[in-house]
Amino acid sequence: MRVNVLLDKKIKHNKYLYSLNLTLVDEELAKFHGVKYVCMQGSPDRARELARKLAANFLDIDSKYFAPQNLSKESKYAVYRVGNILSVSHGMGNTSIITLLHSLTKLMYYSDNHNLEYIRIGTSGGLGVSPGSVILTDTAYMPDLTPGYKTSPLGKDVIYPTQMSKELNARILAAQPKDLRFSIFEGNSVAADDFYLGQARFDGAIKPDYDLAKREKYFTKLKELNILNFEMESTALASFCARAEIPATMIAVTILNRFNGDQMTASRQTLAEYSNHSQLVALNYLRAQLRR
Ligand code: R2B
Ligand code: URA
Repeated sequence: MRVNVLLDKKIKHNKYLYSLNLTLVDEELAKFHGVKYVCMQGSPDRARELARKLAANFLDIDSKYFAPQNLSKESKYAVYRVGNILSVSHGMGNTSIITLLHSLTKLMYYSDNHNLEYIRIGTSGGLGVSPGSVILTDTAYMPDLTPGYKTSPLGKDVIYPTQMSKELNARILAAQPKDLRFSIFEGNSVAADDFYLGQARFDGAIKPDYDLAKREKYFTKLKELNILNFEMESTALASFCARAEIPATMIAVTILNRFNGDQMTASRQTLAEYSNHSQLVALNYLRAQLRR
């Protein structure tokens, strides 16, 4: 991990992590020392659910008698720890995840965790793959189909590279059993600005400026670039982690095929099952790592 010079161990100023409501003091840092894997999901409920699964799978703790403790109370994000794994919520969209990434990475750094892996486990809208398939992101694209993440510090646009870790992806794929009940593909992702117009939908509140024919053209370009899903956080995650030299990737299940429509038609139960696919891929990987 390579972190900005401001993060000097001896200085340790800027002690309060507002977004996590945590202070960088020894008592707090001790709670996080020894973490290696950081799993991020959108909602606090999903983060807690994964913590339960991690405890049951790796520590043999019966979740009937165990409630994971949120280590970041009264904050915008939820943070659970199980062994050397953190299960964290990141909210929705690039602006939410990038704020978490700054705070969390400072926390990891001062807790002396320098050998980290960050994995977003999520949902997405699939492009030409059957719902329930899982996509491992290779490169994250902006909606204008530039592989990069644009930010505008001091009003000046800068674009940073958004390549996820190829080595981490290879390890994740190698850890999957042959008899997975769903497909898993490595491909590219578009991090959209929102769920509706940003993902070329027709079911938002505002009438789009595009029509079906223009959308078809856009979708064809996506296919040519091997873009397999739409979601909302991959460019911020990939660029932050590439700059900080933290291996990172995204494991996202597709919960519909956007070639067939905009609306989610799957039942709540099927959607919950789909979400478990991306968690299962992560659990298979973590199990293989912990066995080594
Ligand atoms: C996938 O699902 C969410 C939108 O429903 C968003 O966080 C994402 O990337
Ligand atoms: N998440 C998204 O961002 N888009 C979808 O279509 C589904 C989940």
